[in-house]
Amino acid sequence: MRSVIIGTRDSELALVQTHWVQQELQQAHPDYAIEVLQMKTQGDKILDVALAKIGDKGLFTKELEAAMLTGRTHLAVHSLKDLPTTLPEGLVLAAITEREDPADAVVMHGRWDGRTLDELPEGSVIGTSSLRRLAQLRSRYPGFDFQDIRGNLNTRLKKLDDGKYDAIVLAVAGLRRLGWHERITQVLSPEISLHAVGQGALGIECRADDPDILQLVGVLNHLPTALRCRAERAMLRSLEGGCQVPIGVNSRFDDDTLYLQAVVASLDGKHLIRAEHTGPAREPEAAGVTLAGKLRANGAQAVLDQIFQTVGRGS
Ligand code: DPM
Repeated sequence: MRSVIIGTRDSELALVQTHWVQQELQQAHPDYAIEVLQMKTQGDKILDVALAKIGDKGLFTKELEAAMLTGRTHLAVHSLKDLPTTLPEGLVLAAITEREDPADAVVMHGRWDGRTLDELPEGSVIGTSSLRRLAQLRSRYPGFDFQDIRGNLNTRLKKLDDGKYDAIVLAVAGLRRLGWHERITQVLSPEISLHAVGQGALGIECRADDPDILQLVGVLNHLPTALRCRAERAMLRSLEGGCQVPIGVNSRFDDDTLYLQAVVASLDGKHLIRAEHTGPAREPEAAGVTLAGKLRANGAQAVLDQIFQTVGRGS
């Protein structure tokens, strides 16, 4: 029996995701012993600084990648949206799992029970540390007071319940995976918030020169999700936008065709550059690059240059 070791962050969400992958692999390959090795990444250690201000490449992935390259682990499980679009030499994105609902969600404080963002008063305090959510929501709700919120999901929900915020915005996928779906009070439509590239899917990374592992993790790949996410990632790579640049996307796969829409937003939410593209799904990267070109043609580069000056290039 050969043992296969999965490297993972030790956050609650990372562990839920990794244990799911472990189970799927164990079921598909009963002759292997699928094991898990937990570790901390830089992003897990720095909890008090707004993510956007750290802006380092691969904040949540570097340690996991080093473990694969030195042979301590065979593969790594990531939230795909935290995985930089360019991987270190020698590593590949070997599979993309079926996507959860990729949308963003509002969790409202109890005092506003039953209300949506549209029904909150001016000056309401909205917690988010995502520049993407911030920019899009600022554009639509200029009267709200947006404030940073860090920490894991439980910490954030507690800060909300403690009364520091009127509402917070998080990914539907993370809330569902941790069993907090009943706290969602509103799922944001693409008109209000386009989600992050890769949001809701898991990315399985392994060494490029490990054919056994590449073959083994193939069972996890979900083709429609993979096509959408490859197009989304190609768009982001083409714009050289990291995970801390306000770029949002929405995609659909239907009848061998990819339907894509995207936004590049200025930090103040005053400039939202939008574009759409429809193309054949057999060339997802080409569709993503074309979408990026349309965004640039609509003026995205000036907005991006301004952001790179403020927060750096990031990951
Ligand atoms: C990235 C962002 C956030 C995470 C930025 C963004 C949210 C940061 C924050 C790239 N990674 O979305 O614009 O709110 O402080 C993260 C979450 C998940 C994966 C949590 C969340 C779960 C959902 C998924 C953090 N990474 O977005 O609420 O698997 O897609």
